[in-house]
Amino acid sequence: MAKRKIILDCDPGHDDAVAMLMAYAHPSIDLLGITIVAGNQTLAKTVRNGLNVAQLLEMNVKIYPGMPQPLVRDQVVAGNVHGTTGLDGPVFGELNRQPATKNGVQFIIDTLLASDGDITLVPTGPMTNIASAMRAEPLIIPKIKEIVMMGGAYGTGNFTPSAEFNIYADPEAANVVFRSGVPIVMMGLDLTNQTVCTPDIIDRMEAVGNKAGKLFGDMLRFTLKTQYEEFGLEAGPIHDATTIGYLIDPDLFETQDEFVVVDINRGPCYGRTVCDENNVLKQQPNAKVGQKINHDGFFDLVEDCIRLYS
Ligand SMILES: [Ca+2]
Repeated sequence: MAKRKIILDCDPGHDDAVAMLMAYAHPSIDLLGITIVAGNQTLAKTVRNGLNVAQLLEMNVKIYPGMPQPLVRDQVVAGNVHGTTGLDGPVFGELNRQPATKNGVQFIIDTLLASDGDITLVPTGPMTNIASAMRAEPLIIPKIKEIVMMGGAYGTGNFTPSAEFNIYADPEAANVVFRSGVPIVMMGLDLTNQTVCTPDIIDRMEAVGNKAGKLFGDMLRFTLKTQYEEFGLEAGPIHDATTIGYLIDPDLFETQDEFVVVDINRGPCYGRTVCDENNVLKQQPNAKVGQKINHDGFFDLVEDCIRLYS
């Protein structure tokens, strides 16, 4: 089977780091590059986190810094969940890697324009880089095979009662992407909250006994604590990793075709993904919205990816 070519666009981030780990290792994925956006933390911090993870796991992939600010709104970060570094928990050695000199938005544009329309974009942070690329060079839009993203919810949000963090952190960017006409797979909180990583799962990944298993444990033991304190969850979900899980084995997921719009009004629903679950608007669906995930199958896949490291 041909490898699925992807660009991972992320804001590492604990669950972003798991997505990086899986995307780099799995033989069915061809990771062309990692673009970074401000989100969980400021761009300087998310770039540093991405470099630290790539260095620790000896990934042969470039890290491209993208947009440092949302398109329109004031910046918000998620220090409550990811800590002051944006990736609290693991202790990394001295950082020797440098980010690529090309901007992440330019990398997305250049790579898509040179492609045969076979590249999937995988945003696991605010979609500022993707929207900026679409606005700067609209010719890329028909070149995008699919966008498989983590963000939004058809139910309750996690940053406001209405909105999930990635969308709330840049609703105008999400609006550009959802209106682009590119096929979207939306892994929202309704699905991703089913991936709670309980202590027994953390023990199991650490027991693999390699650096990827240790990194997984060091990260997820931190989110275990913050997710309980912030949201009362029994453990931390690995939201972002569901995107890579879907690309590797879509049979683990149940989705529903829906018409989705992003609320960009500055009211209590700012940043909400309004999903027409019952098709009352009779619009053409623009997204496959994640509903259910096979929890055990998904964590087997995570373990498979961890085992691919030395
Ligand atoms: Ca993220």
